[in-house]
Amino acid sequence: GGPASLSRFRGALVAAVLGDCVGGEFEGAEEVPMESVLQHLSSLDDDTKGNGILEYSDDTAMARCVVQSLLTRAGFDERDMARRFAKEYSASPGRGYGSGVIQVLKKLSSPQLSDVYQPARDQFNGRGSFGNGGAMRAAPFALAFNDPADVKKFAHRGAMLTHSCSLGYNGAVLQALAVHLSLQGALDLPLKFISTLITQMEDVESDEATLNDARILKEAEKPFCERLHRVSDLMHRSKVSIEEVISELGNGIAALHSVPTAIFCVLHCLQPRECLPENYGGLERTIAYSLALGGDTDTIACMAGAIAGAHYGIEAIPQSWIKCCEGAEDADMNAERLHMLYQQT
Ligand code: 8NA
Ligand code: MG
Ligand code: MG
Repeated sequence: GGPASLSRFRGALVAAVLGDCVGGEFEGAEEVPMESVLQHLSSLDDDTKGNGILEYSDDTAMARCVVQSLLTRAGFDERDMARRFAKEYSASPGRGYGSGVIQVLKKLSSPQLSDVYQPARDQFNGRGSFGNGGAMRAAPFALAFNDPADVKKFAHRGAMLTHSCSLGYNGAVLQALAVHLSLQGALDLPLKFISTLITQMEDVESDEATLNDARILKEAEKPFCERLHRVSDLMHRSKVSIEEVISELGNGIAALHSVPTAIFCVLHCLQPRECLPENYGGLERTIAYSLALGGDTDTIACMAGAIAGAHYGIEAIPQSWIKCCEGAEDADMNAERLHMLYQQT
């Protein structure tokens, strides 16, 4: 489809759910042989196995809250979104939430709470979380707002409800921007795509809070920009091993060690790769490659899925995969509603 087509919206939201559901199998694994990934994925094609439904985790649970809130309020309403996060957690606490964020979600359910951003600010002795929990649910902001300034502003505020450290919320801004650009067809020119992201993040990371957090945590002056430069360097290399990707970019639960990684997965899989089956299209390659990195596989595949889905569109996603994943059909319906909201905002 053309820029911002319905197919791209559906692809983004559905592939994010798939990445989460399919990636759950390997979450936390240190090493994941590609053979195991391909076996897991091919079992989804096989109806006779009757392997039942793959459940989604915190990534999709929270993204669904973001979507419902944006749709119901026809825009961003922090109190409504916070209430939905809290309600979702208390209804279904066993979705694999990070151990820190659970404290925030419990406090957000208190009716006495006057500032919905306060519980997140109190995390980790007042430093805030730098986990990827804000970024894993950031894609819907790119599907609700067409102006990139709004995408940045609301992805930031939405992440701040749980992640008040700049290394957390800037990861959400980066993820939302990547989905935004992909929806516009920007992945047709991969080098321009990465240089545009770097330019945008130069601006995002130039504020005092970011520079201060980076100093305290002993990171580069502009941590996400530095990582995006590494992504760009890896893109220019003719051969890159999984080990090099992990050591250069990471595969962990920090936003800094997972959002640039997800972006790299998408870029690397734009072309066929030796380690991946020839009959795989780009979307399938992206999901498989994300899982083979190990670590926080559900979240990296979820984020890479959203960016790749916005590029390839819904037609690129195997029906058999959609049928296996809890919440995939819901995501498809919600993508249509977001597409309408996008045209109004
Ligand atoms: P979070 O805010 O609880 O952060 C995740 C973890 O990162 C925390 O529990 C801490 O260990 C660490 N952390 C974050 N900020 C700081 C800080 N300022 N100082 C010291 N340590 C810090 O949760 P989240 O919503 O960001 O979730 C991140 C990931 O964890 C998600 O991918 C989610 O799926 C989850 N998770 C991952 C695994 C795994 O094995 N990879 C297992 C269960 C849950
Ligand atoms: Mg998860
Ligand atoms: Mg995870």
